[in-house]
Amino acid sequence: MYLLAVVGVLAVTVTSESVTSLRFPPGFQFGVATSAYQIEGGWNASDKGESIWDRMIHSRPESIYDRSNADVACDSYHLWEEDLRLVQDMGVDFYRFSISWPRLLPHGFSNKVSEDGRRYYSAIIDGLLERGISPMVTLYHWDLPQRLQELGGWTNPLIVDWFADYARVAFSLFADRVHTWITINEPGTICDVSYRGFLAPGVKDHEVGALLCTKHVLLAHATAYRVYQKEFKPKYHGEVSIANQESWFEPKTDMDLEITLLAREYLFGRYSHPIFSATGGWPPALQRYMADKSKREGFSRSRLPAFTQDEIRLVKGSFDYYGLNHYTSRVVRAAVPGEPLQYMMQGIEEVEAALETRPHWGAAAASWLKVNPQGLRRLLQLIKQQYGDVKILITENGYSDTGAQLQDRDRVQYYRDYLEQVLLAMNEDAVRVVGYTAWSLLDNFEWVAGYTSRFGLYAVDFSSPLRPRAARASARFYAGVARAGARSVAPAHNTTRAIQ
Ligand code: PNW
Repeated sequence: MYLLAVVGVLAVTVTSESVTSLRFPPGFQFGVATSAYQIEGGWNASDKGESIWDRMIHSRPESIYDRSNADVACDSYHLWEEDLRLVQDMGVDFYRFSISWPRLLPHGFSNKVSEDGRRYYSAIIDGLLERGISPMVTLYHWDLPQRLQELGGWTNPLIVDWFADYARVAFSLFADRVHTWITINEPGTICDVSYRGFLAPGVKDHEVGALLCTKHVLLAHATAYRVYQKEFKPKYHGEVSIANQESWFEPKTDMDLEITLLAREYLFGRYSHPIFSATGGWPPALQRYMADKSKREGFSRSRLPAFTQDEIRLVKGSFDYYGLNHYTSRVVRAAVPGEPLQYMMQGIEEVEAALETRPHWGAAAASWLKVNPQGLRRLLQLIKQQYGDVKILITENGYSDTGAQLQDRDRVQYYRDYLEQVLLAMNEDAVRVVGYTAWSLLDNFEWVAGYTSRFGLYAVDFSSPLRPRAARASARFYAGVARAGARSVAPAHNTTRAIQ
């Protein structure tokens, strides 16, 4: 048993003998992440356009648990330089942030680029580079221009071109300085959670709307990927992919293996198979399931819209790495007929799967976040098994609590335990993980949970107009892991290492 002291107050116990000698290899990249809507504020600053989140919150304030909003959020629209200092203080390699589509293109379309929007993101990128930190940019982290929503949003096939136009503008302005791009953050959340009414735009149509969204989000990603590949890659040699949110799903009993495979394909394979598999297109078992089910329901075609051969080719291989957001695990079993299956909390109605958690898994402030570190290793193994020896970049992983406390023991433990599983996957299973991103740099606007669920390595005091930031113990822990030369989640044998 070894002890790792964190600023003399917090001690993390390392129990597993096997991992104490493991180290992240030189070149492994550590980063921290945020997204525009969750931190920026400045919702109507200068000529910024309205997003679907602005619209939903302002017209239906009761849709946010604490009736808060993100009009100011962390005020990073004004305090971005301070954010960069915090990133620098941690000594990480990269900062993942997102561009707000309606801040850069106030009308949603590429006919007008906001000069203030351009200047804002350009300054962040230059500020990072001056500090020796690589910018990693997400193009779409859920803040769709409201105007495009009124034209059907992600259910309109034309959004594929609108998104590609937006991507081309961002690449033209910033690809000289940004080498790692994420087109779309969590298409599954955008389509499946939003189209069950839980997130903006609050449209409830999982039967058809969510599945149209799935197809268009994949085509939008792939078209943007091809724009970069053709017009920018020859000059800048950067990398582009998508960030999929995937939990670890395991069967409850041997009898539940088939339903687990179907649930995985519905939730995760729908967004990864078309891009990362050797054959492309929808996962075959899901495609059959949806075709049969749609027929039984009297639809004249499958609710899961077909791809043409050209579309399959366009999407297949549209990646330079595998972007993975991971937080939690579930146990899957076949649902009992008539059982309530509230999405993700109780199950997945579309495939009649019930979801459970194990009693010994830890809890977080977010009710969906149950702690099972081994799930990450199993998931990394599964990705390798399904899609081959692909380069995996963990684009999000993190833990939420409720308050402003700085001694966040549980978050430190979460990071320690999940990072240990990354090390084991790399060393024992030869999974090619190339980087890890902590969500999040700061406490921020946690979508419908408002400010009730805090993911920050730095606490933010939202009651003060100055939005002061304060380092948590987890910020120091993560800085210690990330700092060059100390790339281990566990201390060397018999030593106690203080992390400043
Ligand atoms: C992500 N799940 O969403 C988002 O990318 C962030 O914007 C968000 O703040 C963060 O995670 C924390 O919630 C998730 O069901 C949505 O496992 C759903 C899940 C995980 C992450």
